[in-house]
Amino acid sequence: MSDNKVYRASTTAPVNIAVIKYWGKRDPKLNLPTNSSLSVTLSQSDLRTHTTASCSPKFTYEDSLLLNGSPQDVSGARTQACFRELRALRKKIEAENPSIPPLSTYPLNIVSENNFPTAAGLASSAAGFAALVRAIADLYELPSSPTELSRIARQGSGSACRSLFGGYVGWEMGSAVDGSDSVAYEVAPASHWPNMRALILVVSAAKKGVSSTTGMQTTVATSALFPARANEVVPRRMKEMEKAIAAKDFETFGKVTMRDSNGFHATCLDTEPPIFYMNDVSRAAIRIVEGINNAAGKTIAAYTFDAGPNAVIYYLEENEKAVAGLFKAMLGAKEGWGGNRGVAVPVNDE
Ligand code: 2P0
Repeated sequence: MSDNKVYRASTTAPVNIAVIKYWGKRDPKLNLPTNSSLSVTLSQSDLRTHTTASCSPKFTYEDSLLLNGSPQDVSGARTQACFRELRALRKKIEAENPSIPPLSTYPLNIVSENNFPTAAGLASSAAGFAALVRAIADLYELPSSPTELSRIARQGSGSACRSLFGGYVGWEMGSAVDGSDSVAYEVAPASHWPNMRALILVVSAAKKGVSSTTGMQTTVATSALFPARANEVVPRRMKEMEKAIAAKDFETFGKVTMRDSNGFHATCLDTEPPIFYMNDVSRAAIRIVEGINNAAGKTIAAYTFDAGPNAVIYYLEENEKAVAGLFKAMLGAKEGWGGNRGVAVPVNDE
């Protein structure tokens, strides 16, 4: 009797926003970074990817991926690396248990949906690859820990390795040439510092001009500021940040977050040709945060910017009015899709 079943598993993975940025690869094929990084995972009720992975011997097509209803190319090296690694782990189990169905030989069908507008211009590859890897791992019933899955998700997109954990998450750059020690780890669970909030200001929904992959390669190759950032500045900040999180010291958390964002964008500007991710609205958001902190007499808000103009402002719940309230009033921002830890506020759709 032939097996005509469809095997299926679903999962979700959250978006993460780095406070110590990943920027630079020492191995572009394995996505091995030139420095460790640290991020905060946002609430899944606000920003997450939902993914269903299925496989069946009756699927006649090749491996396929549908993202928000649109077919995606799965032939790229990154997606292929994830499929290959997960299939290899499943094959091992099948070899040890000849009675279980050979799922590793069946075509995979992946269906992914983001619960935030793709047009919002927010990095979605982190949640996307984290969800894809975990959905297939669940489908294959792999006994993998988040750390092991992070090693695979990293090969899909570097920052994706950090979305396998909630709360405060580090990505250890590692030193092994095969990438075996370049994995994510939990710095602290969300419950350790639960009043942390992130206000997301969507400055532009446009697709970024220079992709992260291309941008960071050019920075590594040309920026004179880059070696000091990777070798001295970031290692020091990783320690400061981990200490600040352990002590729930928002002043240090905020100051280091802002310095690291500015330092990362300085290396972008120092790249040949220069890369500009922030725009005038981004810089206005920085000024507003400076104003909020000056008025408070201490750091109660911290901005950070990734490879695009959108701002993420970290603050503590008790300062909701002084930070998020002021932003909404000043920028006339409307609440996008609400929630507690991740709040999306469209500001200005250029
Ligand atoms: C980060 N970014 O740490 C940094 C800050 C953007 C700026 O990780 O080439 O999409 O897929 O490994 O993960 C964006 O880079 O790059 C990123 P790939 P990825 O969040």
